[in-house]
Amino acid sequence: MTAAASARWRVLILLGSESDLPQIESGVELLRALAIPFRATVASAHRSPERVRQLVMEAEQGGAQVIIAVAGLAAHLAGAVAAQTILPVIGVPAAGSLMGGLDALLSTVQMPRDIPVATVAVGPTGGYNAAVLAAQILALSDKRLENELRERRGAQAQAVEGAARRVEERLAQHSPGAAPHTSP
Ligand code: C2R
Repeated sequence: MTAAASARWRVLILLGSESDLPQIESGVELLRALAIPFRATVASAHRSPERVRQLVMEAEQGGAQVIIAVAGLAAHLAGAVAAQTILPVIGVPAAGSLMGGLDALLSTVQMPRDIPVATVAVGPTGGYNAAVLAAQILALSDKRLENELRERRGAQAQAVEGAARRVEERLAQHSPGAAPHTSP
């Protein structure tokens, strides 16, 4: 793909391996739901460093605004990407290896000064939050997206209110003497 063609997408997602796909699937769904154009592909700093370099260059030249890198084990991908660009880089440590992904978490988060990687939670929760964070970065200059994210926050708060009511009612039934807490 040429740099010009890459201008269609605003987020580049790099997976260190095809086996990392489950880590980012929910994040990809969110980007779709928010109508954020993205490109997702596989590239490894260890196994295909030249491909990583090429993709980062295309992202920069094509106007992408955020790069998400997903990797497990000795997860150097996000750091290697961050070394080549001043675009914000979000690192998703893949779950499932040493101590559930602690190896990937530390490899991703412990970047030296001046080359940050915004590291999210290990595994699919991190993959989802990477998409949320990317959307929030894009929303700084995109009113439609900003409004959409604010609406989602409102819906989440309402869902918590509903959950609080259900839990309070259920627990009040189990202990008839206790007066249910009433929300303000
Ligand atoms: P395979 O399943 O392909 O053997 O990969 C991948 O992200 C994956 O989680 C096993 C794990 O190796 C990781 N990997 C990295 C990098 N490239 C692949 N951490 C990298 O460049 O950092």
